Amino acid sequence: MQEKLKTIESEALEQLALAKSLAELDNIRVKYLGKKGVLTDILKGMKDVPPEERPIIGQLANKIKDTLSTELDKAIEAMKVKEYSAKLASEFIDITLPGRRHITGKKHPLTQITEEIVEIFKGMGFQVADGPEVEIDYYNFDALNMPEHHPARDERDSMYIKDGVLLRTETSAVQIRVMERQKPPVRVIVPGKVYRRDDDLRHSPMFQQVEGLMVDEHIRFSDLKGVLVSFIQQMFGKGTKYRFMPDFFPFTEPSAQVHIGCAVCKGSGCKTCSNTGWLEILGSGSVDPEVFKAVGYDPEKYTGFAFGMGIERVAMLIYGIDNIRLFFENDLRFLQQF
Ligand code: 2NL
Repeated sequence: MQEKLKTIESEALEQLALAKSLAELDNIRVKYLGKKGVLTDILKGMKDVPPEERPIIGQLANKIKDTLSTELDKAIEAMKVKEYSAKLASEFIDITLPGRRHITGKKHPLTQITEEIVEIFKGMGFQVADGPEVEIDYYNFDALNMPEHHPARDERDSMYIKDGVLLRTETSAVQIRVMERQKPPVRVIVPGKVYRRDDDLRHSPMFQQVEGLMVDEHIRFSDLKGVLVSFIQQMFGKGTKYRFMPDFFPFTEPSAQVHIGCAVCKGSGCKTCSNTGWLEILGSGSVDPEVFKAVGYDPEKYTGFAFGMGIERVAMLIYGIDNIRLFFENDLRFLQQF
């Protein structure tokens, strides 16, 4: 019996020394010390040992159990350290390697231009307003002094949702709503999307506008000129040439279109300016008294001016882009240039 115990001990220690993983060590623990383990079996079978041998065998079995238990604990500790070092070595990260470059997002060029324009007018005391893109024809046409048979009302030019309801063709409708809500003084700027049945290299069925409106007592055409010249200088640079040319809009009288000197050819004539040396960047004028009557302002007491410009058009002129679709295709090769 003693011989058998000694053999078990040396066998167990030998296996311990050969174990290559925590899992193998655990198998050894189960095999020798577990509930159905070899040593446990022997201790259970003590009743079959002659009484005089029992204390010796018992002592020996317990001693071997202690030794194995201690050796197993030591081996497990050592194995844990070994496995952890191996794990660390296999997961080594070389922090001196260069990082992966991430492409950072940017604002769309049209958003950038819109924000620039809006900031300039905010600096001159204008407030930003917005309103619905689906409008009734009263706000889009009637209140803006566009008579019932005005060509812009034609279904071939405007997008109707149903009779009398359409996608707004300019943001002026928002300014009408502002004037209905609020008495003068009014100083608002309205950026927003507008919709027209137009589709070619320079026109898109949806485009964006910024319109402005200023109303108070004693507002004169020279105030319009002062505000717009200041805008031109801030937007396009201090030395930018400009000129005001007569124009016609149903909602302003008198009306003027505003040109700046062509930035592409500096006035000598090129494709962008159709050889004129000038680029039209906005339309403007003194608010027609009929518009004031529609919103309940006394045209004898109040005067004002308004203007509007197409954002895509301004952006195309600034960046020298000849196809409006580039703004809406969202090709990263295009967008990343801004
Ligand atoms: C253009 C020209 C313009 C206005 C818009 C306006 C608004 C009200 C009253 C009077 Cl509520 N006028 N807006 C005036 C003149 C020109 O836009 O070329 N837009 C792209």
